[in-house]
Amino acid sequence: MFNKLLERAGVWFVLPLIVAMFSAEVLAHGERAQLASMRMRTMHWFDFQVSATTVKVGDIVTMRGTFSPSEHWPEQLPNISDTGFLNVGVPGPAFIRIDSSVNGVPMIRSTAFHAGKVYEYEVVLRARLPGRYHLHPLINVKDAGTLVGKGAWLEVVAAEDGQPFVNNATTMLGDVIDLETHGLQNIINWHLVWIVMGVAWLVFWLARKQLFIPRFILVRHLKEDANSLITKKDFVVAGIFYVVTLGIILGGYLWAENKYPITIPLQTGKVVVEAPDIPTGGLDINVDSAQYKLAGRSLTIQTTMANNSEHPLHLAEFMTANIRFLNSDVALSTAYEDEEMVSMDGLTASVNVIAPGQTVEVELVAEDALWEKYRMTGMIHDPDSRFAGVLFYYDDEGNRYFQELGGPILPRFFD
Ligand SMILES: [Cu+2]
Repeated sequence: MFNKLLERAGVWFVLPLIVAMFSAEVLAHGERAQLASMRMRTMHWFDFQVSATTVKVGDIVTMRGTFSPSEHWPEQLPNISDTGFLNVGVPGPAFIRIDSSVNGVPMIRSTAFHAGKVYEYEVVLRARLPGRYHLHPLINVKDAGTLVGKGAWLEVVAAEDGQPFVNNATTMLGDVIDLETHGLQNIINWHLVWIVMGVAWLVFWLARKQLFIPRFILVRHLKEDANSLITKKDFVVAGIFYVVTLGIILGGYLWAENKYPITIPLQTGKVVVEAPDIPTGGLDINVDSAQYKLAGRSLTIQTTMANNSEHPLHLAEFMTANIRFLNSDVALSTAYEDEEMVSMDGLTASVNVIAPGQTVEVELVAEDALWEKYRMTGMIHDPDSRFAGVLFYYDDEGNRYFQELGGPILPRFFD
């Protein structure tokens, strides 16, 4: 007996400890939690910018950037070419979203995004609660879940004169309402109504002193006469509760219809977003093989590249799972101040510049401890070992081009 108790108590001591151990990691940076393969092969996010990193309550913040769905989207994952919704990832209701668009199309509703296309998004937010937040763009994919873009830190400080956050809106009928408190009293009233009903129902049965166990015992005792357990009083009281409940629901409905005669339902249709193709700039890339070296924390990609353009092309950057590997020999891709997940000289190419008309074998090596830090090593546990990422390159005039590289990947454990 005592042993059992001790065992149980042990569980309650150990369990919170385990939870605390893991949650520390989770709280630190949620985006690492997603499968490495999912981060590499679903959505390529890049050029993420926020218009300000320190704002006051009530100020506007605009976040913009680009994404392109992967051609190597995992087979088992519902595809974004069905339904996706552009969203913002931030802990709690710290901002309100004023406007959002993709390629200029308002993103109030969902849409479909297609592989190999380029989507430029913009989300306008207004700071609501003071604090320090890690702000991410996200896409909710129907049946697949949320895909997270790279985040940026944002500091929201209280307004100078301590003014409260104001969020007024004008309805279609011309009424100005305060969205911070609109309908709040209604919600409180309805909660009170149903709490009173629920408590009354419980009090009735508590007064009867016949809850689950006593009734269960009585039913066993009475056998065939179990029906006699229900008295006429029970029947009448239950009937009254039933009628009053339906009456309140019907009354509430009629009252709302009367008070708000003109309403429109929430809109759920899809919009169409036109999008340009990825600008490949006339570079044909064939991925011959790829390996991931665990000890070296590096991804090596063997490719054959053919430059069919009229300009030399400079291989500047490889990006996968929101991690950027820049080629410091070319130094054309840049990182913004305090940008996370960037390796300034993480990319080495056996050939840095591909001349016009040239076909050449190029070995790309993306190497950095970031593979480990962002838990990309987990890809070796994948039953479908494939990688995908975006290679960025520039011509002599500074025009940027890019395309997706992807294919099977072989892990290497030694050397
Ligand atoms: Cu974050």
